[in-house]
Amino acid sequence: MSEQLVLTKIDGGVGVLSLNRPKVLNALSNEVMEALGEALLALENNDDVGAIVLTGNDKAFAAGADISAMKDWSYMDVYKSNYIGGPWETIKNAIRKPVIAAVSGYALGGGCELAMMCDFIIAADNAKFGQPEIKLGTIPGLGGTQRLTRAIGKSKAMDMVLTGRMMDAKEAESAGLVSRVLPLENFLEEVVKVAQGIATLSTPVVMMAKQCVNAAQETTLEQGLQYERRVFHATFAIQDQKEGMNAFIEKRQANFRNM
Ligand code: CO8
Repeated sequence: MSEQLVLTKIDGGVGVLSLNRPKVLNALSNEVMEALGEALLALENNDDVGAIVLTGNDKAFAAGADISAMKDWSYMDVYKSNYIGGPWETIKNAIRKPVIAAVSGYALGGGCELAMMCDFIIAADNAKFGQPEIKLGTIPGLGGTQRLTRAIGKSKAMDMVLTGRMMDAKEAESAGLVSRVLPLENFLEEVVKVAQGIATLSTPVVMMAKQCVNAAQETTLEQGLQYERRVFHATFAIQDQKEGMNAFIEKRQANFRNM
């Protein structure tokens, strides 16, 4: 039986997905991306899951798209097959639960782009990020020139994309690409704890908050503020808002029931 390309584990309300091609540093093939899409959608539809963590292994989150699979493709091969990137914006938009990228080791090319598709990135202190496609005679094709620029600004994104250099975890944190850096020791456990904290909150409200932050990337400030206000109003139609505020007043732990 062939090995599973993406492993799923459910741990205290958190779906943990691990890319599983360690021999090639989790290089992303069509098959990996298809398996990942299916696994993500399964967690999205699982009521026992309130948050998702996507990870690799200590050496690599993912060292990019699979170069050996790509090297001989023609323009028409890439265009017609929608090679790895095609359905991804759709899948990303279908996942309304929060997805945290837990990056240890290399997150390069498509690996860095996949991490940036997640809602936020927590890095281990050995993480290395980069868009080295320029060194292969191509450019990022899964959002690297767009999401990296929005995350770290034009000057630094140009530096990364035009030189193909890597950025360590510390630089990635100070540039705003990652939200925090944790020691490699017990790294995944610590990220899962962060996700479990989110999973204990009201999942519908968490999804609304995620949607609002994402709207900030797509709209003008005025439209984004309007959108946020409407969604804020909508939280008052949710029982979990009553529970959260009553629990505060009664000095007890809130028991959110996702309704
Ligand atoms: N694809 C295929 N195989 C890979 C990849 C990759 N991206 N990265 C590593 N491997 C393989 C190596 O070939 C090697 O295999 P083998 O043992 O059979 O020789 C194995 O993984 C281990 O790698 P190394 O021996 O090279 O390990 P090192 O520790 O010496 O180096 C590095 C680690 C620095 C990460 C190095 O492997 C490297 O530079 N890898 C390539 C990184 C890269 O260029 N990534 C970008 C790829 S292009 C891309 O991602 C474009 C995405 C856009 C998609 C858009 C679609 C529409």
